[in-house]
Amino acid sequence: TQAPVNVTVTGAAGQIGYALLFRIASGQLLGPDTPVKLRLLEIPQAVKAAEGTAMELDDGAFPQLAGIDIFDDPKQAFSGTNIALLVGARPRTKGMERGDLLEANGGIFKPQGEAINAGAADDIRVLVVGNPANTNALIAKSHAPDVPADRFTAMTRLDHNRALAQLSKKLDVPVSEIKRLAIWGNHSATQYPMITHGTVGGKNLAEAVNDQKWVEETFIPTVAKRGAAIIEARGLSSAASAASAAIDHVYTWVNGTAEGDWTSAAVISDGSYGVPEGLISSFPVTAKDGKYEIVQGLEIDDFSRTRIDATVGELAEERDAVQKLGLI
Ligand code: NAX
Repeated sequence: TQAPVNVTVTGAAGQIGYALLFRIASGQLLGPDTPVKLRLLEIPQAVKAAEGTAMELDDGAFPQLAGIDIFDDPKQAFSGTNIALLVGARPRTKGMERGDLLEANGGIFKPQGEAINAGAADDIRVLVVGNPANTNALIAKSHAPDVPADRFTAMTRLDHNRALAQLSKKLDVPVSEIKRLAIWGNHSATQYPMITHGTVGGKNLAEAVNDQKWVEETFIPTVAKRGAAIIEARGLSSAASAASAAIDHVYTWVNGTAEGDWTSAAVISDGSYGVPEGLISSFPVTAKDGKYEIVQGLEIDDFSRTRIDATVGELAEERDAVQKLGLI
């Protein structure tokens, strides 16, 4: 029998944690035959709530759930971990400036990066979900110099899935027919969902849509502002869809993309497409042999260039801000 894979989840008592942990325990993160050991990290005040979730996980009687441990210390939580899902973060509260937000998150992601560097397993893979996700991933990566930089990623798969859903409705086709979409840049309102190289049922997606006005005035803003629309409707931010996207991100990372298709993930830039090297930016990516790789050689039209430059510019500003604060 296979040794269990250690999966650390931070923010385990939060709303994404609540949706995510049951999906992991049921075998959807790595596949139905892989046993999983959960390591939950919370702040001391939320440990009790995490214990409640752990009781419910026990009560799910999941065959592949090999154990649950709860910690309030990152060093312990990341010890021996193979997959780390960094969900817990400091949200922006009313009147908070961006600098304060970045600084508060630096206080979370710096020690977590250090703990990953010190004690995680050699095959550690990190997905940052907690916002500002790209820059939080950059902070964590900067404090884990012994871990290969490509093991730090941030989540734009929810944006990717949101884009799929909008296109599926617009064209009245199943999501499974739509391939080669790409989210570029930051997981923020500046992100650029690109359909130029997409396909639907084997034909070019942009040609099938054939409505640039809809793309610019409806599709892009709907995808980029979907989080706000969910809050408006639900009174709470997206949780189950975010958890589902996190499952998709890791499952694809480990098991690969289908031949001829790609997906979106924020990964460390190697300078491709003029995105400054070292930024954690979303790209079209394929996954093979447990590695995400940036899709190369795509032609970027003028409209896409302007959008990509804007969202990447925002990432560069965030990087400069955390550099100034001494967080990277
Ligand atoms: P909640 O506020 O429900 O839960 C966050 C949890 O994190 C809390 O239980 C809190 O105690 C815990 N936490 C705080 N600091 C911690 C630390 N240092 N170590 C461990 N745990 C800590 O938020 P939730 O709705 O679950 O969202 C979590 C994060 O995901 C937020 O930052 C949110 O902005 C972000 N999102 C990111 C998305 C993405 O696509 N990348 C989409 C969904 C979501 O908005």
